[in-house]
Amino acid sequence: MESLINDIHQGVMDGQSKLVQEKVQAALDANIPAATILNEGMISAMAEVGRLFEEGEYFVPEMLVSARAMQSGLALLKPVLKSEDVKSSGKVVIGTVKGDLHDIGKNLVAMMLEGAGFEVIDLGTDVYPDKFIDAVRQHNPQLVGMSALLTTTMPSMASTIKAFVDAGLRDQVKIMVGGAPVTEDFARQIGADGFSGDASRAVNLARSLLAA
Ligand code: B1M
Repeated sequence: MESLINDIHQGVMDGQSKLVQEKVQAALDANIPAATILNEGMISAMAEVGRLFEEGEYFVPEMLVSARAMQSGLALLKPVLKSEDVKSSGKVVIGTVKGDLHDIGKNLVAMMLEGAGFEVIDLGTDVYPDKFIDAVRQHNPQLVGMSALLTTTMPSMASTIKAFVDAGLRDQVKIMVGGAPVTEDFARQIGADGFSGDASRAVNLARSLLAA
């Protein structure tokens, strides 16, 4: 088991999509839990990629191929993380905020929410406030999720919440935020209803916000 996880970790770091897919499939066939493959094989590798980028050893192209390798592994995990016969838990509109192109974490949150029975409308990346507003008007969700990975795009979360207030829609939805630089304090400051530091806790948060 350890060697498969190590191969997946190294494959993500080296940006080898085909190898990652082969090894993720082999790990699933060997009954290694999807959460172990995800956390120990892939998420830890992306953290390492970030560290190497900070140290000037990796550049944007390396980050990009690693991200692609991770996405190719995630595609195989998706059906496993998503259980079949769960009844609808609610509707969520989710997106990465204006100016931000990072989508792996947001995709994971969307995937886990779907797995928990939420209907997810994924608006993608670089989502402007008016696109969130339009989506809420169109789909009428109970929950909106925003992701940001850059300190420079965190203010877009605040401006999106303000846009909800200005549009008279703030009381219609619960808003949760997340992403590596986002904190509980920041979430409170900008008037979000909740913050989660990872995808599985995002599911618990979504459930508790809707139950409240
Ligand atoms: Co960029 N990048 N990047 N990047 N990138 C970071 C974020 C950075 C920390 C790297 C570093 O310096 N160590 C740094 C930001 C520094 C800062 O803001 N202080 C950075 C930078 C600087 C940049 C560029 C500016 C680089 C440049 O061009 N010079 C540029 C910006 C582009 C833009 O967005 N406008 C850029 C570009 C890119 C790529 C396109 C090459 C690629 C993204 C590809 C993609 O997403 N499709 C990329 C990558 C891969 C990274 C790192 C290495 C990995 C991010 C990732 O996918 N992590 C990242 C370093 C790092 O984070 N250590 C880095 C794995 C993912 C599972 O974790 O997204 O944190 P994460 O999601 C977690 C939680 O945060 C949480 O749950 C997830 C799962 O547990 N979560 C939520 C996330 N969203 C949530 C929402 C919720 C709840 C929980 O509720 C709604």
